[in-house]
Amino acid sequence: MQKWIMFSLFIIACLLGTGVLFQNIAARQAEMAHEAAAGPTLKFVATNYQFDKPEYTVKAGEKMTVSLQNKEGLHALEIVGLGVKLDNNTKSVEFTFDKPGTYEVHCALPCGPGHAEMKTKLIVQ
Ligand SMILES: [Cu+2]
Repeated sequence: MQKWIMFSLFIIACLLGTGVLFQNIAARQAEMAHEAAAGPTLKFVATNYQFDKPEYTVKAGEKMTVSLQNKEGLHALEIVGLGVKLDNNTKSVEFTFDKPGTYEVHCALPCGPGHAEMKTKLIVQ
């Protein structure tokens, strides 16, 4: 008798687990569809204490969604000279990069021992 209860609980747990998994996948797909619909995006993913790429490249004259994802730690981002600033309150902005050039991008929030070196480059072509 008790075996059956345990077995039933196990099955229920499995079903719940599977349900949560599919829900996550559905949510991620919806997010990806949303990003695709929003046009070109420039996404910075921040961890302690670096951005996910040593340099990012965009085309001049194209309206883009610029976004920051704090994957680890709490960081803010500034594209020097363009006035683009992102943080956990403002995670994305629409921006058109008009002037070709190389811009410094750095963390704009004291985030820890690696803060001063938390830099990357944006190349506008
Ligand atoms: Cu920082």
